[in-house]
Amino acid sequence: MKTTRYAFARVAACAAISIGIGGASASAGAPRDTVAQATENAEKTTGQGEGVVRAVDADDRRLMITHGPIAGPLEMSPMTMAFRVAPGVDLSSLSKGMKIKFTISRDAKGLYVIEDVRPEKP
Ligand SMILES: [Cu+2]
Repeated sequence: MKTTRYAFARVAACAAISIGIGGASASAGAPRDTVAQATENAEKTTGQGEGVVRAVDADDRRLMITHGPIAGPLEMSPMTMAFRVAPGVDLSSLSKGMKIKFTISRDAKGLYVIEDVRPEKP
């Protein structure tokens, strides 16, 4: 576990950037619960990505992924970063080095969340 946590810390910058972008509006007005609820009920903005699993943190439900470019409203250039993982996603079948396709959304705080993971068939 120590190795995993160290690895997550190294890419914290990417997550911090998304906190900064989304955090401004979250702290501006409505209580957090209300903001989260509204986002959940609205149509979710999602994006499709492909990448390689670098680390699986099942306890914190986070995935470290080196991903390629992500197109659309959640556009990102290629990078290695940690994603939070939605409650419905099964992490038990994922392991380091696995090639995956995944779907992401952004939550009310502006953080990226993995909504779905599909391991690529060899
Ligand atoms: Cu990224």
